[in-house]
Amino acid sequence: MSMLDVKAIQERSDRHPKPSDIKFQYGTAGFRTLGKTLDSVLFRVGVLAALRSKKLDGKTIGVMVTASHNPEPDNGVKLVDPRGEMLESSWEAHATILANAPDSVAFVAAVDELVQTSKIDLSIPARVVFARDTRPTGPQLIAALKDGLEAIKAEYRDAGITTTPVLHYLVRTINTKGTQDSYGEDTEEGYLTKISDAFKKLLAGKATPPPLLIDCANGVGALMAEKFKAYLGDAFSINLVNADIHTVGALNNSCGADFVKVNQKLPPSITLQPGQRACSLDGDADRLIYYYADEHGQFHMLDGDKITTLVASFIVELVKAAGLDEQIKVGVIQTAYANGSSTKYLSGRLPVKCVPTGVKHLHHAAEQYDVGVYFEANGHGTVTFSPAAQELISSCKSSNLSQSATLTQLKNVIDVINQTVGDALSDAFLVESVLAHKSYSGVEWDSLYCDLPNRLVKVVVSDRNAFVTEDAERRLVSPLGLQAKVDELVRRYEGGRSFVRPSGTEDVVRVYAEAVTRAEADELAFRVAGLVYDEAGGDQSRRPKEFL
Ligand code: NG1
Ligand code: ZN
Repeated sequence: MSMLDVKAIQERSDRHPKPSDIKFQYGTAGFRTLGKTLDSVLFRVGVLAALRSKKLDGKTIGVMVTASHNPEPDNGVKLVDPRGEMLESSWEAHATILANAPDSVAFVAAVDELVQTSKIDLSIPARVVFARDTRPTGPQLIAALKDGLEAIKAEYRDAGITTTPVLHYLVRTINTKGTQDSYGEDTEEGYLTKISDAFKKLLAGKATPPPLLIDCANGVGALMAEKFKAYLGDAFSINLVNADIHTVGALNNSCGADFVKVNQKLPPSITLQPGQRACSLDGDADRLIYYYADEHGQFHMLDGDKITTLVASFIVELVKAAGLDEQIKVGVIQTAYANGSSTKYLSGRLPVKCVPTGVKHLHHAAEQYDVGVYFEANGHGTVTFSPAAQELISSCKSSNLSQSATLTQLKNVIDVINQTVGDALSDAFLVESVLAHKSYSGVEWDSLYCDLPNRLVKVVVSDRNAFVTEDAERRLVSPLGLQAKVDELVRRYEGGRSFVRPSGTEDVVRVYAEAVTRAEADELAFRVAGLVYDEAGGDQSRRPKEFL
């Protein structure tokens, strides 16, 4: 094994001192906090990404600089493994250790320790591709990242300002280039072409859908959506709103997927005509929330659960029509945040599994099926096809014209989807394809099942790690006795359901509740939030007024 250039790393690391008062944590979305505090983290992530690449025989690792739906001053960074998936969990702990080394000497020691314990061969080259979203802190953070990559002499490719799903796509295509698993051309044009071609083929012969209004959250999705316009031509029109990536403070501000999902209302910048549908992306374009106005102009939201239902039902139908339903099993993965009505609707039709929050859990569980459909209620999701299922679909000999057409549709569905990670634009094109095939408007799509009213509340506590869950986060094991109190409250509400879990991305505990009426869902959520606040020893003088 060749040696680490300790001196070079330590010297460069000195230019990126760790703030002494911050403890960083690699959570479900990587490191995420105020952008201006992340300089040392980015430097160290550069070194870490290179080590991960060496560990995986020089495969290309992705680094995305974004804080997604969070406020503009936040930023973050996450690593992407060679197949375009989230960093393997065991390395999350390594990331946290490297990020928290108090100074450059301790950092180099931590790196050395990682090299030894993970048996990393330093003579193997390291390759990294990185990108960032539109946040103002992005350029400085990328400079720190490059410094880390250069310190350890990694080869890198700068993918510029692009969406999270494009970066994941690039990682997968770079690593499969020239192999029989090739996922496409390893460029942004390759991405735009692959997805738009499949979408246009899915729309062929159908009535052209009405133009789609896309709320871009004033983020990087606006750039990508704008590029798609040229590729889609006359086949499909998109109109962009909240596409201002230059005004400071505009990102995710009163717009975007998270705003719509959390507030369950339209961004104030949007007015819908009766019957019109639209969708919102989040700040890095990996989440998608749809909505429409009914004939009275009333707003209705179509969230990740509604997308799951639409997409999974359509794929099941296609698989059946292709005569492959014996060989290809379609499954759905949800988290505890899935609306109870969606779980009920889907469970009667196909296998449904509940896993802990976080894309890595969903994605992993999805890969256990031939076709795995997952969307978090907040609109982050995708569909995975096993290699065997893809092979079967592409090699299956059709016995008649209609079967042949169905097989072609399935192939196009596979290509329109970004299987590496949730991709708001690709997901929107998939949704539009299904709506066009079924001749559904928002109303028909919405009528598959009726959402139970629900409420999500944040509780600020001194130590969220005191909250430990089991059963895919649906029950608390600690603090002792709290779950029994929650159960006791839930019993008082018809159709009530509530659970408490610590957030993996923010320093809060989340409370979710649903019930048959809006008022009851709110009341249950605020009662449980009150319980949590008191249990955690919250200061009574600062107890939020709404907590009951
Ligand atoms: P946390 O903060 O762990 O609840 C949030 C979302 C997740 C997921 C991650 C990553 C909710 C309730 N939670 O996680 O679904 O998207 O962020 O971005 O929406
Ligand atoms: Zn996002």
